[in-house]
Amino acid sequence: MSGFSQHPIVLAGVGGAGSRAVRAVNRAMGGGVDFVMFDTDASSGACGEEGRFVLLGGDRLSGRGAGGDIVSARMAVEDSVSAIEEVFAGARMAVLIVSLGGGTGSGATLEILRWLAKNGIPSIVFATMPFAFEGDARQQNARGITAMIEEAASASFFIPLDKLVSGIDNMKDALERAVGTLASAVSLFWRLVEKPGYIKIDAERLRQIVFSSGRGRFAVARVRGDDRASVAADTLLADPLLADGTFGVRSILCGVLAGDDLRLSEIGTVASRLRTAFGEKCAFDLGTVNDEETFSGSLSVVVMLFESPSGATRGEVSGASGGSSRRKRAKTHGTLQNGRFGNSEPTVWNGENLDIPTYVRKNINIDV
Ligand SMILES: Nc1nc2c(ncn2[C@@H]2O[C@H](COP(=O)(O)OP(=O)(O)OP(=O)(O)O)[C@@H](O)[C@H]2O)c(=O)[nH]1
Ligand SMILES: [Mg+2]
Repeated sequence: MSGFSQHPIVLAGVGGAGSRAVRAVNRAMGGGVDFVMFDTDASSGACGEEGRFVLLGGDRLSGRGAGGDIVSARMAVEDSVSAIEEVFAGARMAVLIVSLGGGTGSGATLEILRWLAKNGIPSIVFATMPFAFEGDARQQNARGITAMIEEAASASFFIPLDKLVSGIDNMKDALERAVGTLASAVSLFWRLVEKPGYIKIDAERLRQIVFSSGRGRFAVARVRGDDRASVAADTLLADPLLADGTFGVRSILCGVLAGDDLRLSEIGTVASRLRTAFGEKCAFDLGTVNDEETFSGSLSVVVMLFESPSGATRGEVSGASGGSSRRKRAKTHGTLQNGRFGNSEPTVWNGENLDIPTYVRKNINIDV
């Protein structure tokens, strides 16, 4: 069991928006979830709700936040390694939620993911990408870090905020929708593991599935009514979050969550529609939840699509280096190769970590 939680999976938010999102997951679950918030900004910990707060970079940043500086956020994690060790002690897996674009969400997430990989703990990261209107600096900050986050994580989701809120113009409504959609996806996923039904995906199974799954996309649908399985499949297949043709789907993880009225034929409908749409050759894993209290009369489906076949590296899960096969895969994709420096002291000069590529430190846009 982990250092602060009885749950084998540690759920963590990183940065200001990441901390807000993980609290929203807890609310979506009706409370009672053990979660942790990592931030360099002390105000994230002053919310008085459940959850544990870890202030990163205490002496270096004095709780003021990283002010958009990825380098100081990365160093803040190095300052706080003992707290990270304590949080993840005994954890079998970690789920991180973060909004890229600022300093802490981008920089601290990368270092936490590298620490997890080095310690053989598989990780899934849900990361939002900034709104287009936030400007070039934040966009470049986020785009510059995605390849490194993808390399360090076992499975990663990069979700453009513009796609999460398409059609909403009001700022407050848009942010609420964005947090709500992310929280509802993560909470469905959490229930799948927490309360596995007749077809089980428990924490150990999930650990096997996501290990080295690579970049993914996800969508959720919640439907009521007679034809709810078909409608859920239609809704998912029309979701802009799934309709991104940037990579080929190699594996599918699907959760079907309902009350006691869940029918076998409904599971069959959802499974066959997804498999037909994304190719019968995909590795396919499905789990169910039967929870009458939460889902009475409704059918929820969460689907995750991955670019790597989920079974391809399963034998490596028990090994000590969770990130190694990711690095091998990243090499074939032509992405950055900094994982081999993961165990070295950073090369710091004039307050800048020279191990971080210049284009990231200087916010220069390279299309990765
Ligand atoms: N979904 C959602 N996203 C937000 C919200 N506020 C900010 N963001 C997004 O999150 C990105 C990162 O902002 P923050 O989380 O405040 O930044 P941070 O990670 O704390 O970084 P520093 O404050 O620079 O240390 C922004 O660029 C926005 O795209 C919010 O309330 N909801
Ligand atoms: Mg902040």
